[in-house]
Order: sequence, then C-alpha cells, then structure tokens
Amino acid sequence: MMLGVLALAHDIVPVDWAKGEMKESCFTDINLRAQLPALDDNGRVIWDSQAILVYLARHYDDAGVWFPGEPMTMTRVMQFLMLANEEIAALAWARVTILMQQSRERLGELQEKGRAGLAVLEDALGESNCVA
Ligand SMILES: N[C@@H](CCC(=O)N[C@@H](CS)C(=O)NCC(=O)O)C(=O)O
Repeated sequence: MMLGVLALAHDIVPVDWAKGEMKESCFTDINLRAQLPALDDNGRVIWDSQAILVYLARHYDDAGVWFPGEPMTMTRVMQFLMLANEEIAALAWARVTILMQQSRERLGELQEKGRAGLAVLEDALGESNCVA
C-alpha cells in the first residue's frame, strides 16, 4: 500500500504462504526469518513490514509526512506500528485460523489481543482524526 501511496513503480512477486514457499531457499536467501513480506529495492533487501514502511517513508517521502523526524510524532508512529505488529496482527492470525480451519486452541487469545488493540485505536481516534 505504501508503494502505491508514494506512487513508486514496483513488481509484486507472489509467494504462496499456504504452501510454505517462504521457507524455500529462494525466499530465505532474501529473508532468513522465512517470513513475508520482504522488499528488494534495487538490491537493497529489507524484511519486516514495519521496517519496510519506515524505509520507504524515510527514503522516498521527501515531504516527511509518513515518518516525520520530530521526536514525539515519530514515537507516536512507532507506537502504532508496534500495535499493528502485535495486537492488530493477532486479528489477522485469528482470521487465518478460521479460514484455514486450523486448531482453534489459541483463537480466543488472539481475538482478545485483537480487541485490546482495537480499543487502543478507538481511544486514540476519540481524541483526533488520526492516530499519530
Ligand atoms: N513482524 C513481521 C511478521 C511477519 C509474519 O508473521 N509474516 C507471516 C505472513 S503474514 C509469515 O510469513 N509467517 C511465516 C510462517 O507462518 O511460517 C512483519 O510484520 O513483517
């Protein structure tokens, strides 16, 4: 999405998560963690979605809108990136659990974590029309 927001030409290389393609050497050569997503920017490889967002914003957003340098604003952006990484990602995993009919052992825990994250978002959006 950030590539689109910044109007950066890019190619998307499909990797089939369900088939475990991210564990194959052609992908682990890019990201030893064997996790999606990863970005290859003319040979500069970045893995982890939060790191990719920070890289794109810092490297390509000359106006500094998406990852401002002002310490408190940057800190707020980081806080919500971490929230996305933990609590909001838990909702995505809850969805995968249901869609892929995986064991529901952790479903309640994931949903609870997700709800807690949404409550933080609601709280932040109650004060302002943006979170950072
Ligand atoms: N914190 C990482 C999490 C990455 C992650 O968990 N990716 C999942 C797909 S959304 C994955 O590839 N998992 C590998 C696996 O399930 O073995 C990020 O935001 O990039």
